[in-house]
Amino acid sequence: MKTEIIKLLKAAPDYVSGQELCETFGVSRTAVWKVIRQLQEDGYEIEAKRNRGYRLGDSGDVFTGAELRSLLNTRWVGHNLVFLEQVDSTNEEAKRQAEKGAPDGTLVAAAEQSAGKGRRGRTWISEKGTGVWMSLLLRPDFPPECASMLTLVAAMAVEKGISRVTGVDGQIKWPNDVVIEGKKVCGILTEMSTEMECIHYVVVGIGINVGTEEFPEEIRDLATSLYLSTQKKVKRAVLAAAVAEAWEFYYEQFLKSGDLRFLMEEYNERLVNRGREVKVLALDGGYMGISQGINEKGELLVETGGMVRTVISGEVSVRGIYGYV
Ligand code: BT5
Repeated sequence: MKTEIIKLLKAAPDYVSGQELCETFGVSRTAVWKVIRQLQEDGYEIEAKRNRGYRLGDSGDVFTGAELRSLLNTRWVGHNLVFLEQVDSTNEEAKRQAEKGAPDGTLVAAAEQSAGKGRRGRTWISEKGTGVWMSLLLRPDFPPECASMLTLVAAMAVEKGISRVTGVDGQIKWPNDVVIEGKKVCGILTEMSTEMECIHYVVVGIGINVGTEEFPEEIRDLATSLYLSTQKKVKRAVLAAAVAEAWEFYYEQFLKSGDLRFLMEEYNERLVNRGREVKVLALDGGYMGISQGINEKGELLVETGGMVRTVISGEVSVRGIYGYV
């Protein structure tokens, strides 16, 4: 009922009478009043006027399950939504949900993570109220070797979501960052559980810095937020919904094609690595080269010493970005 009341108040040009709400939901005035009170506690500005009813003012940056639900315009992604005020990591919660049988397309989002994770045991700083911390739980039929491509699909969806909401185009730093003006605004962490040669489930975790005004010393030079880079106050729920919608759009195409052919051109246009000098950290010591973009499998092509090498995963730094000069 909370989501429905929000939707109704948002759609109404003026006051909505208490009576109308009671009749629509078949509940008492007290029940309606209780929901309104909860919404006000969540941060909505709702004006209550005697004999006229309720009117929604500008609600600022309310990030709750009900708000996200009221904005999600997807066919299946996020229809099972788990929203938490605080969690260790949305990826960990998505895995716990998966083990309990949560369906394909489950979306886990939180206002704060106490143990946000990056790749290889690194930490993802996710302070309360500053970003979109969310994870998608997927149960695809494709083989495990295809899962790494999902990180690229997610990066594309994030870039699309950001540009739709802010009007600012970001860039993608292969394989898992979205950057604005050379600084990291989003990181993606894809994890999976396999059984024999089959995927049991995949979790795609997305962290986007939205309203952060100042980062801790250790990442100040490499990180940015949408607020710092675009001077816009973005609503987290609006952004999360836009990213989920873009994800559904690209992921469905990926399921049909089984590779990234459909996305390659669009992706490469946004690739910050492209045509630039990169340093590939490989097990055999690493090498420098010029990045040419991705192929249909999502591998990065790097021209070095007269030949083209494919980088499957891992660490590639780009000259001029994040302090590599
Ligand atoms: C990533 O790892 O970039 C993946 C981050 C994924 C975060 C999401 S949030 C929702 C979901 N739940 C989780 O627990 N995780 C996912 P990596 O490429 O390893 O980059 C990590 C490095 O980025 C750190 O070592 C820092 O240098 C830097 N970093 C940490 N927090 C950051 C932040 N908020 N913004 C930008 N950079 C950050």
